[in-house]
Parts: sequence; C-alpha cells; structure tokens
Amino acid sequence: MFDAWNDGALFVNYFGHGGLDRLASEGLLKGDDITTLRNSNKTPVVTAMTCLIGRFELPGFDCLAESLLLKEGGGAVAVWAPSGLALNERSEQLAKKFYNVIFEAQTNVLGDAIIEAMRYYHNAGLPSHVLRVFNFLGDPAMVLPGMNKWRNELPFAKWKRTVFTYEDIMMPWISGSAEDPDNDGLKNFVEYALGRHPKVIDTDSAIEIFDARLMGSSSYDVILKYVRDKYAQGTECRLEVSSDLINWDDGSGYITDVQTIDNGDGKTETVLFYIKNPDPEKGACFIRLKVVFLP
Ligand SMILES: [Ca+2]
Ligand SMILES: [Ca+2]
Repeated sequence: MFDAWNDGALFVNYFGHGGLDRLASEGLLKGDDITTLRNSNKTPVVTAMTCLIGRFELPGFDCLAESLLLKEGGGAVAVWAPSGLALNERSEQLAKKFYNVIFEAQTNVLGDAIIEAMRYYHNAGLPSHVLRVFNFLGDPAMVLPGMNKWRNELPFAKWKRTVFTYEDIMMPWISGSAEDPDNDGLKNFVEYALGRHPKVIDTDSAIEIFDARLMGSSSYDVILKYVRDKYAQGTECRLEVSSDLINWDDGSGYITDVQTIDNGDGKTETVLFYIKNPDPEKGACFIRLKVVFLP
C-alpha cells in the first residue's frame, strides 16, 4: 500500500474500521507512518469510509486526516472522512455515489462531486447520519484532471439532479422529460416548469380559473392563475383556445393583461392571465394552459 501511495494515485479509498490516528485496529495506516510517505506532489484525494479519522475538532491532536493533509512532501491533497462513528453499509452507499458522480457523470470539481454525492444519497431516502459526520478537509474548488463535468449542462438536467437519485437518472423511463413516475398526470418537464416534484403526487389542479364577470369586470371574462418555477429555463406556459376541444389554437390574442407575483419562497411565482374572448359571437370557447418544453 505504501509503495502504491508513493507511486502516486488520484484516489485512495478505504472501507473498514478506523480510529483517531489509524486505519484498522491492526494499524494499516497510522499517524506515525505518514512521516514515511514520499509521494511528493503526487498527492491523492482520500475517501475514508470508516470512523473517526476526520475528528478535526479535538484540540492539540492531529487526527489521521489532518496528518495526511499537513504532511510536507506528500500525504494527501484532500480527505473526506467522518468525525464520528459511521456504519459501513451507509458509508459504502455514499462512496458509490461519489465515485459514480466522478467517473460516470465526469464531475471535475471536488466540492461539487461531494455535494452531488450527498444529494443523491439524500434523494435515495437513506439514513442521514453519515451526511452529518462526513467532513471534507481540503479545497472544494479543486479541479480533478481529465474530467469533463456538465459544462454545457441544460437547466432541465441540472434540475433532475436535484430531485432524482443517481439510479433514477440512469433510468430514462423514470427521469425522462416525458415520463410521469408519480402518475399524477404531470410529465417530468411539467413538474419542472411548475416547480413541483416528480416523485410527489400532486392532487391539486395546476391551474385555477375565476369568472371575472362575477367579480364585476367588463374588461375581461376570466382569470387563469397558475404557479411556475421562476428558474425553469427552457419551458414556456402558453394559453391555447378551442371551440370544440379537438383543435387548439394559440390564445395569446385572448390575453388582455398578465400579472406576475413573486411568491417570496425563492423559487416560484404566480402568474395571472386576464382573458377576454375577442369574438363572443363565435360560440363556445375553451381554454387550456399548455406547457411547452424547449430543451
Ligand atoms: Ca408527475
Ligand atoms: Ca408530482
């Protein structure tokens, strides 16, 4: 192991027991051993899926993670390790997600990879304890060589990473734009556009319609109200009109006014379309809100 470390590696990953100053009770790697590391500037990122070796808050004592980081002429460039106890099974899940994010999604910023791994772990509904004990020591802005990242990632893809697990994202029949995994009638891109969750069933209607004439208005007939995500780029909500519920036409000419109200939640806004039928003589008029996806 020391030879491999000295030769240089991008990552060193460990699963197993660990204490404040050592990996494994047998002392596979101890604080004292670190002085013998001669890997110079070939310093790896260490992911220590173990216990305690990142207990940085103990005064007057360098835990193993600190010793690795502080070692001159070698050691590690960054250590992701727990400051307390962690169960192997959970840590393994977290590590898997981290390495998925690095090697499959090609994330190249270390801090981003850790946040993504934690997010995927959280989205998978796994126990949150490990998320609280694992700490990152190092520079989160560090760029890993050779990775591509989502440099040109579309906003919809970015959103998917915040609401789905990594496994979901690998399954397009769950996370594809036109899928509806929670079966609430809202396709994933509609959930995205309206600021809803693709895995939480929405039972309320996405739109509300008020009869403006009952409210004493003569300048418009109805008000259509809906809530959308302010940041859902690549989507558009359009009014469509029909006289027979079969053929739908652009209804923008029916909108006399639009009002947008920020909901103050940092995420959504409420939109009101004030609608007037320009030609009431033509008979029945139906309206609908069409969410268009323009990825
Ligand atoms: Ca849905
Ligand atoms: Ca939903």
